[in-house]
Amino acid sequence: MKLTFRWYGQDDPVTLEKISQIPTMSGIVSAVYDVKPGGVWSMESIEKIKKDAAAHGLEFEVVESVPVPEDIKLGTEKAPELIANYCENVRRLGKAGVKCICYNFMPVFDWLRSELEHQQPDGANALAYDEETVLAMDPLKGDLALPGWDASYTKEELKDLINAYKEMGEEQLWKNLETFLKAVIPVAHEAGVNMAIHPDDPPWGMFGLPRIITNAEHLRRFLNLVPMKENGLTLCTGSLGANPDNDLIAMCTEFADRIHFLHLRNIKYTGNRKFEEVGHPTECGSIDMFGVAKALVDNGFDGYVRPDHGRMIWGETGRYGYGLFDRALGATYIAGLFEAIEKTK
Ligand code: DNO
Repeated sequence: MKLTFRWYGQDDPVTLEKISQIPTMSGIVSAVYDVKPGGVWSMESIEKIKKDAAAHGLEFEVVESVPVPEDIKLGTEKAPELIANYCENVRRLGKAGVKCICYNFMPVFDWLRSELEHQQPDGANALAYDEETVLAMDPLKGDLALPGWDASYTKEELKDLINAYKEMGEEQLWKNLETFLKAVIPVAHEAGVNMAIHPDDPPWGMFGLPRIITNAEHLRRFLNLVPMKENGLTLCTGSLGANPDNDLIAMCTEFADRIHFLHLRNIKYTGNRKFEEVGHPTECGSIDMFGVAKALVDNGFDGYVRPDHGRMIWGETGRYGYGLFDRALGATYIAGLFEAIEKTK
């Protein structure tokens, strides 16, 4: 496995130098942040990330994310042109040495939380989710104040978007995903890039919006849409694990050869559809991190791994979920976990 760390570009207070000082760190996970979803990334911007990383001894082999524009997910008349642009990005990233692209197919919202600074007994704060709080907000009334979604929509745009998805429904979303994959995966194959879809977070629909990358049955359906290695998964323990019915170890065992990227983080269930993020080790939360890593290694996984969201500890402030300290602790925990599992295999 290769240990990686997310880097949000030159404005990220977690600098490349700091990342490079985390023991056993092989590379960064990043993206071109100044092009709108649907646009083509310049070769120059891509090469710049690679060069900056290399100056600190870090590789740039994983992109998170090349975002999929809503028009592709909705299958509007703009979709074919936007899919062609997407393919061009895959080609360019492959040319620059990128080996894995993470993306998601969630309508309107990316990851959702109800709280960004949930206080924990030890003085840390972390992201938390409580379905009751989320559902008490009405996005169509414009009283939505949630992290993980694009605040640049006007109220009217958001309303139209949500209504369009509601009308469209889940089966059509699957069809639009299939159209996207049938165009992109052969290009990824040519370019030497693995595509790795990120599961929906949390893994269920809300506000009447469909969400489909949610459980083992759906992951199986997804992988069969285009049965090629390049059509693969990002296994995110915190996202899929938010539903206690999801058996992560069974998923890792079944899908190991199609998992290209692993997001490791732990969460603690605090009620029905209610959880908070905790430190990475197994004993901090509800997820068996050892079991997940072992199932993957035992079944031949040799992909990229990154610590996912961290808590804010030691007085750190910054980008929610993406501070340095707790993620760095997570990274060394992951390194130890994998070393032990690999050496005793
Ligand atoms: C949250 C991340 C997600 C992820 C995207 C992938 O912290 O895991 O935002 O990057 O869903 O497209």
